Amino acid sequence: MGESGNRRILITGALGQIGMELLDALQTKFGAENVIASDIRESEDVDNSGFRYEKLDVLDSERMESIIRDNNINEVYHLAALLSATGEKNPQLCWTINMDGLMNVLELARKYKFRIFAPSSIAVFGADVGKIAKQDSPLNPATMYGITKVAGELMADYYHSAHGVDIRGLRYPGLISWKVMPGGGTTDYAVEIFYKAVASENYSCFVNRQTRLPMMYMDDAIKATLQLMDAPSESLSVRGGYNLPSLNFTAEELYHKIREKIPGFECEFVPDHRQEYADSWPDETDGTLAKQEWGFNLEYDLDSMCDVMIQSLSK
Ligand code: NAD
Ligand code: AKB
Repeated sequence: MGESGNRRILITGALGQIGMELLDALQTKFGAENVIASDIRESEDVDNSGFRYEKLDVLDSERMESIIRDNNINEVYHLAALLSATGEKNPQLCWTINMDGLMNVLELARKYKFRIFAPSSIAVFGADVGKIAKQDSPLNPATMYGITKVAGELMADYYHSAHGVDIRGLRYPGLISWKVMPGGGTTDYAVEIFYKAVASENYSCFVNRQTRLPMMYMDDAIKATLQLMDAPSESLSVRGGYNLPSLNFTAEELYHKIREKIPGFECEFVPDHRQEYADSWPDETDGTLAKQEWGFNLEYDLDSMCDVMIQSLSK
């Protein structure tokens, strides 16, 4: 058994970039027998020997309810969503999955009194914010994905204040990781570039060389998630989404850093429609409140993140 005997956890969207890493971390911390992974996809393409898996579409509220009720779930990590680039291809579907899925989790939390982690994103910000996004900067997103994240933050505040639901969220920056490919976001270039570099292939980057966005290595994001969920409820002044401190580098700076470690790697910059979404987001985020209220600090910088990405992908 893990360190907290009474946690009974369900993860939605568990086969995604964050889900597969959070699943490992939660199993280690609380015991595999206390964690159920779910996703709309079949789990055949992953090694699921260590955890229980349920196929679950988050729009199917009845099935979600039976999994939660029958397994005495008292904590849901709600990761199922469409991200920015996929969301802009089908904005209506993005709204439906991101909002109706969240609403289903919130309504069940009202009934069964479980805690929720529901991530937000730097996509809540729009071009009016400028270079550094503060916790209370205006939220005027330019993408449907960002709109769903702002609405999700408001729903979190509402269900917390009106119904006492213990929901917590983080405004994750672009997450860089090597276990699972990212699932259709604008920040995906910062992961794809490593795959190409390690495979000794050239990379065609879909944002321009000056594009600077808030980023973070996955281990820091998982650490932030666990730390936030461990924080005493009364210490939290934010429910929808805490800003996090983030790395920030341009696409060209990332390329040069990788080239220091893999000489000869070539990258060209050929911006596509995703440039517009990237341009609407800030360069960096101010995570002071997350430090003050629950003690979060980054461990990885650009250099150590590049080292671990290259070493891990080279295996
Ligand atoms: P992902 O695309 O890698 O994974 C999402 C998962 O949700 C996929 O496995 C997909 O199959 C599943 N899914 C889609 N529709 C579903 C449905 N109807 N029912 C059940 N499952 C469904 O995304 P991710 O990067 O792991 O993101 C998880 C959460 O974190 C999302 O809310 C996302 O907005 C947020 N986030 C991610 C990042 C990042 O850089 N990865 C940054 C900011 C916020
Ligand atoms: C995306 O690019 O859509 C995500 C995010 C920052 O929310 N990685």
